[in-house]
Amino acid sequence: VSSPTISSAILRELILSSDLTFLMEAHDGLSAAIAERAGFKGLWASGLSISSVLGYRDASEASWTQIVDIVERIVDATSIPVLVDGDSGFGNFNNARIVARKLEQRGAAGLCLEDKQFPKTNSFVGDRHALADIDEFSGRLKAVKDTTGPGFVLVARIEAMIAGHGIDEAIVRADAYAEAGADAILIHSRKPVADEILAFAKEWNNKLPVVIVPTKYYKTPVSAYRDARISTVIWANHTMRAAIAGMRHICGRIHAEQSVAAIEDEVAGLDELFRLMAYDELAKAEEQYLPKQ
Ligand code: SPV
Ligand code: MG
Repeated sequence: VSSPTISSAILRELILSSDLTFLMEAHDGLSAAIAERAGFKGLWASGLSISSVLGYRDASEASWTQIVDIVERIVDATSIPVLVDGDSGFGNFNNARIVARKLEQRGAAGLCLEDKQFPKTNSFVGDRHALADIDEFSGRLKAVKDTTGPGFVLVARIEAMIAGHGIDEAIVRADAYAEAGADAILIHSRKPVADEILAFAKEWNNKLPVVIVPTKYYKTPVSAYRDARISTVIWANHTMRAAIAGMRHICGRIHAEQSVAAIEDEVAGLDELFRLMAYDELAKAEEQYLPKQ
């Protein structure tokens, strides 16, 4: 756990550096701790994943206070910066700046806002993706910039191609959001190939760093992103989806076998859990602070 100012500075450095950065999805303290131990230098607090583990759809069903509380657990469980998926900002400029300020207070390093209307729908669901008006969304970005500290990272996410528009619309929006004070542009695509992302990157020419989410175009090798001078790749939902596969498998086995004997070696040991959550620190603190028996 570092101070918000330090973690924002680290996230800014990761996004601005010429090396390709990878942010790993987290949706709670445990998934965050696992991602940090795997070696990731930064986290993406995914709206899809957080909604899913709460039993909500990624359609602005979870409240902004629920997201803020989960982000606090992610921040407390790790020492690496957290970029928060703030969806479309939970309303207009005013809702967006309230959420941003609260996230900053709870230790988030940055916020990503997407240029859709509230309520939003996950970019891979259906065809109803109502884009926000460019000026109105720019106001949301400006309000967040004016409300948060100078280091807090603001990523503007463009949903133009998700809504069926082409590169031109995406570039017009990127220019407006850069003008409004965004620190980076997240360009999203639902195509199974990276063509439109790479075309955008070429045309945009790094006026601000480019962040991408290769969930659908997962087959593209990351060398293509390095060649395109993309700044940051977000692996946006893979621990949540791994948990689904793991839980489905183990529940099925236990139900069928009416026993946990055969699956013991397939699940994480309690020792691993206790290590992840630093139970040894608690034991030491007990030695130090509890009365001697
Ligand atoms: C998320 O992880 O919630 C995202 C990325 O916003 S996506 O689901 O690809 O839209
Ligand atoms: Mg999201």
